[in-house]
Amino acid sequence: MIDTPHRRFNPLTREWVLVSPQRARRPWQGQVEKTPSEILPAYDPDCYLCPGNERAGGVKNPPYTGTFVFDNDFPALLPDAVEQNPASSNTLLDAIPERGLCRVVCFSPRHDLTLPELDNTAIEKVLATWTHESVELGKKDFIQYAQVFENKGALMGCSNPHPHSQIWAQSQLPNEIARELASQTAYYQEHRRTLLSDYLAEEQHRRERIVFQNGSFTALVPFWAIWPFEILLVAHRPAAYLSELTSTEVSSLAEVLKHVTTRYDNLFEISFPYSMGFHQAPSDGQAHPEWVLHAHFYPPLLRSATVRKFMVGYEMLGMPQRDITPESAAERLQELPGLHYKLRGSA
Ligand code: H2U
Ligand code: ZN
Repeated sequence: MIDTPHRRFNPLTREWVLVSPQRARRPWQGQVEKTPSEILPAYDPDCYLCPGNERAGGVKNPPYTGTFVFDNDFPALLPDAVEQNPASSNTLLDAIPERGLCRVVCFSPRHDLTLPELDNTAIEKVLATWTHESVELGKKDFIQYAQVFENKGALMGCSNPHPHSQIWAQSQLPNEIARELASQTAYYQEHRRTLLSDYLAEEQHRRERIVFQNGSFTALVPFWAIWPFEILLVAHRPAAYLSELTSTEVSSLAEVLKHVTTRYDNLFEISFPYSMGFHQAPSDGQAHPEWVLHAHFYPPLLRSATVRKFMVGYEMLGMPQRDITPESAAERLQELPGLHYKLRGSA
């Protein structure tokens, strides 16, 4: 791999990232600072997501025992049709209505567990819930896309440690999806093969950036990663939706999710913050032979529990840039145990 400054192309978003390997050939330079995560109770009477508790809007949660879904009390999108304003006479001041629904998905009644601390069966239940909600939201005539995502950790703006994720479903494609749809469609039209399957075959051949894989899914640090320990999780066959997965594939996906998130926690021995989400094909009633189901993990940490990467200065004004190479990040994540860890300050 080139060890002088170079650009790498992201074929999904068609954007470039600047890589400066000479600034940090090794990801580790010095002590890893540990800040043990807070010890949490299994039930917190003040938590708005715990079973039986009252939420901010006054609604009481049921005494749920598995996953629990509710409509976000402070949704970013509203389902009601609004009257279209007359078209603006100035195209530089363009605005169009957006309709949608926002849901919150709790992973577990336990306030003190995170995704990697759930067993595979419980992770499969989370997957089943995401799948069911995506399908139901996607069936609504005004919904084109259902975005499943998790913000984990205060560093990512997560408001509550109770394990939960969100789904925002909306009437038009979000920017990232529109970009990924355009590039996957163009690639499929040209080659009659799916972009991500071809990319995955190349990664499996080179074996430089793979973190973990099983029979149905591979987790790797993409060639074009922007965040230091970014991971792309790719389905081995071109399924476009979570709902297309067989029960064997769902178990494989649960296993990969557990491995990825456990390795993350083991990296700096803290509950590792990230934003993650699934990219399924649009719920537009069309066939999507170009689309390969995948998930992105975007973690902000760089060198320790307290040293994060900032997307500032050059990144805001120029383009994304990274120092440690995706290859060294993948190597580091590969070496870590994927099933056991020390956490929350326990010995
Ligand atoms: P985050 O922690 O990822 O921000 O998600 C929490 C969501 O939960 C957030 O979108 C919603 C917030 O609007 N919420 C409720 O719907 N009800 C509440 O009582 C508090 C928070
Ligand atoms: Zn709670």
